[in-house]
Amino acid sequence: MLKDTKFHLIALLAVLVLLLAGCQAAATPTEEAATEPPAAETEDVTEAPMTEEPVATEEAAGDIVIALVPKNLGNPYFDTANNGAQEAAAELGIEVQYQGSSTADATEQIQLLNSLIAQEVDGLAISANDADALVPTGQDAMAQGIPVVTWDSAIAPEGRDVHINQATAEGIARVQIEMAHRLADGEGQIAILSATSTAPNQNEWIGFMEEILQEPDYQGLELVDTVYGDDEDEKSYNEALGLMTTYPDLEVIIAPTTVGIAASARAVQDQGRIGEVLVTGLGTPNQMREYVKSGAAPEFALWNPGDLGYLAVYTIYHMVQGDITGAPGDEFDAGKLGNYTILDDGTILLGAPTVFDADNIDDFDF
Ligand code: RAM
Repeated sequence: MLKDTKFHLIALLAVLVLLLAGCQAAATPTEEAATEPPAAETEDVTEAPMTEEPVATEEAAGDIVIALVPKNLGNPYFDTANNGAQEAAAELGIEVQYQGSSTADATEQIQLLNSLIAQEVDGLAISANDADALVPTGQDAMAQGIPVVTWDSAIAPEGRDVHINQATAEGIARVQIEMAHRLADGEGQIAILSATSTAPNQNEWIGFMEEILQEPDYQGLELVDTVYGDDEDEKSYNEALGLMTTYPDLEVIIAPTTVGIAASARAVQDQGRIGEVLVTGLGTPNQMREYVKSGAAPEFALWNPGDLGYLAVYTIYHMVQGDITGAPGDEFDAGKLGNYTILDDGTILLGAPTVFDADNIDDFDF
């Protein structure tokens, strides 16, 4: 009898040890998945039923996989947004996969998004290459219960749940016209060197810039052309050279793109035209420091792209968790950035842009 009990106890202990080992083995791949590339992710779904109740709550956050999709890869602006997104992911204990196409092209982006939807990611955070072309893809995702949050560059409202604006579009346009006005001393020819011709964010800002230029204060400025560098360094550089050749009296190039502004400033510098043609627009301090100091681009503006990525992840996390639906009035906590509310037009506002010049550029590192 005693022998039997002992035997049972030993057997029970052995089973417990095996079970514990099994649990650990089951937990490891899930934890590792957080740092793994996307391909392995589809398998997570099959693991869920095996682990059942005891770990369900722990895994709830750990199992969340959000895709952060920039317009394209290889742009420090988006890399900085991803750094902020990864910081938020670490705080929330979720996985953020940073995936993009090599060019800022809507068709390539749609293909990528379709594959992410097929992999059943839990949420999509997108900087869109085209406001309308991406609507059906966004609708597919939402129909499958995948929240769609755009940030930086929006899909039209019917193709997304929420859009996160880096600042108001009018504010972003106005600060660039104000800078151009200062640099041109109130008078002269200006041109815009943008990203792609379909970029929803740049097109909205350009629309506002054109309106603002009609105001009495800006009658001295003449917008002579708008060209597109496609957020590619070389194309932007060549477009800047083209502007300087076509318009010998050009005073200011406004580039509302971090790729375009750096390429334009380099073109002005290479042509030895510092002081004659001045560059402004939207840039990152690390890419523009040299040109602020050389005088090719004395002032420019931007928000913190890291904060934008961080806020996008917090927003989508609360949607995935069911804390908010993305409806106007919804409030949520965004970690170090504090509380945010979804506005009446279904957008969230990060904050106001910062103007960078020789006095403050060395205070920033992104
Ligand atoms: C480029 C991209 C991005 C834009 C910034 C200002 O990096 O076009 O979408 O927001 O510039």
